[in-house]
Amino acid sequence: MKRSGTASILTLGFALLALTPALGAQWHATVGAQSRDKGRQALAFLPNEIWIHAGDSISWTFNADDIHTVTFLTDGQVRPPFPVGCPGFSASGATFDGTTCVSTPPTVTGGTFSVLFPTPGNYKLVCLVHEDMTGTIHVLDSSMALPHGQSFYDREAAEQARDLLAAANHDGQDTEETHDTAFGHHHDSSANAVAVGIGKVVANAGGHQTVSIMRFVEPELVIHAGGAVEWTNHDPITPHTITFGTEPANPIPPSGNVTVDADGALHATITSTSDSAHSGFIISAPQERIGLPQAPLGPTRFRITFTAPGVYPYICALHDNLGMKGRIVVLP
Ligand SMILES: [Cu+2]
Repeated sequence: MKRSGTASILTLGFALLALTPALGAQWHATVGAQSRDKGRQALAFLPNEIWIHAGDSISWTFNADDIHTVTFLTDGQVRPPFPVGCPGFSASGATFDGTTCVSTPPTVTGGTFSVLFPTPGNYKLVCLVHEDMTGTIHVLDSSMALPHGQSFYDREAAEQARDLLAAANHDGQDTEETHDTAFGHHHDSSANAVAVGIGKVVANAGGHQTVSIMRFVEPELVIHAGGAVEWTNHDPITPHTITFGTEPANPIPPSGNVTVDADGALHATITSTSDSAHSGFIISAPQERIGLPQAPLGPTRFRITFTAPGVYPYICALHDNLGMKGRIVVLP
């Protein structure tokens, strides 16, 4: 019964479409927001909850230099890695009715993606790059009233972006620097420590939004030869790397000269300014979810012992395009 019903609705839909091609409304939303220096990134659909009519389309405009996807998985689909997509990627103008996955490739500022929703239902919107970046699209039958118009969503998008980016900056001012007191918590300030990013996840009825500071909080550190520096990731979701010298093609695993200390921290030794060392992904353990196997601890600390004086620049291989760089000055 359901199938024949769907078929007749589809037939009717096509007939109506042929008669009045511009039937569905076109809605607009944005993906991501960032500070002027790109260091603060709102990993969020803005807004992340929208009510539309069946037959309407939503066009998303990407607004950040950190990569995101607009992805609708099917219920029960195992979440694929972002380079894989659905698998594969959809062209703008795609249709989503809950039965076939739709996804953009990783996209940055200037990209747009439009999706048509022909069938009533409540659909989850995700970014394949950022787990805590989700939204909900409510597709109502055209006989039902919609709670909001486009101007409401424009206002909400602006407010959510402002709140997220302000949350990354304790006093809310648009300074071009970051502080380890962002979000009000102080980090252990033992001498040779670098906080790698800071983040915060917020929830609303539509889903999750995240703000991340894509910076080494202490971008320059001065130590003496023979000393070690420790990097720790303070972001609940975003991975970072600490990369000296040559950037590896695959940023996920550590370089071959990295060992594991007894407390689980990764450790490398650098003996000259021409050495390379790469931490691999430094990331907090994923959240636990009912029905999924317990996730193992992630490596959240990376240490390097420097044996020779010199200046050692390094980057986060994932976010150097956003300005995530630092250097260690090693004195004799
Ligand atoms: Cu990073």
